[in-house]
Amino acid sequence: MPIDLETLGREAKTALESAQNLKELDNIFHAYLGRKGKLTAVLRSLGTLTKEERTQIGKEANETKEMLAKIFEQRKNDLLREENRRSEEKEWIDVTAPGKKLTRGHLHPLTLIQRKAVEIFQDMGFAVVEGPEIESEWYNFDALNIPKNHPARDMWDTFWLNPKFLLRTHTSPVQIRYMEKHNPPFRIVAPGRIFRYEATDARHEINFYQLEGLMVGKDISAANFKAILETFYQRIFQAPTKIRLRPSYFPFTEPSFEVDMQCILCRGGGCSSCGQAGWMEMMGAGMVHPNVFKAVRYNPGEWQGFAFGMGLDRLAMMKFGIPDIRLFYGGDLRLLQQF
Ligand code: YSA
Repeated sequence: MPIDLETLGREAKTALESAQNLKELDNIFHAYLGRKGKLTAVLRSLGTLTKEERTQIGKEANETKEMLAKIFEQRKNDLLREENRRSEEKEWIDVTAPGKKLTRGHLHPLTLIQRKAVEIFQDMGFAVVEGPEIESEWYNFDALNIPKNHPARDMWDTFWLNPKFLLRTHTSPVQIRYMEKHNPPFRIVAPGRIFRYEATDARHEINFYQLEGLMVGKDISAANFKAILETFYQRIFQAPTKIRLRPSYFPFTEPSFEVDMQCILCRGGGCSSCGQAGWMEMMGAGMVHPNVFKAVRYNPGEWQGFAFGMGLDRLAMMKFGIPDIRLFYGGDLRLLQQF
């Protein structure tokens, strides 16, 4: 059968020029010039022709091949340009559009209040120390003048880990640990997490934070404590606050007192946050008991000091107007994102 290369070439040219996309173009190219393509078949069949036919048809076939390859390249470039233009249109970016706000983490209100409290005491010359959350019975009780079977142990409902170790029920053991290793005079604060096996309500948690304070020197008195307390509250609240000192009892202080603040949430009228009292108990405090000094080999005739343990959660409640301590531990982002 005579080979009509002219028709084949024209047909392939029209097909290549009218391809609508790169895939279609590729398919057409292969239909003519691929391994099983129509023009490739012609080129492969040259061996079966006479010498004259081979020369003439071979020349024509090669010219057709070159022409189609050129058209293919040309169409490919046109289609590529067209596709780029379309995707640029689709991926158009409005550089004037307002940016998306990145959500950032927030410091927990308890972290904020602890940092602020520590900063204020540091400004007053207090060093910051720490103690372990798992404590021995000795540091948590005995060294603080609370021997075994002493009824005062009931003041701290305890999570015992075994007969000798427990989750510390207050930050006061840090006093002992510090005094064992340092000589007076000094002033320290010790913030930390503590644990109590007790029922929860709006102002009681089983896990909460305290800030212990201890100042020991030659002539430290309760007046020094009161002055430091006033400075502290003034700086935390930056507004007048009503504070009262109540006589109390702690085995490791004599005299002992507790510090109440007029409830900021009800302004003293009584609410569920303060148990209708109108006052919130903020800390226990007192002058260090001579037996505590003896336990750390200080001479009680020579040294005096005051100590306190303030509840940081309650301080945060009063500072930020949070009505229930349990909100601090609920992980509710609606609360946390306000800080
Ligand atoms: C007393 C004398 C010192 O020389 C030194 C420290 C102290 C304080 C003592 N270690 C103590 O823990 N006293 S306390 O049991 O009365 O607690 C102190 C403060 O922690 C309370 O005034 C209150 O603000 C807070 N607190 C107590 N139980 C709490 C609590 N906060 C939240 N949840 C609880 N369950």
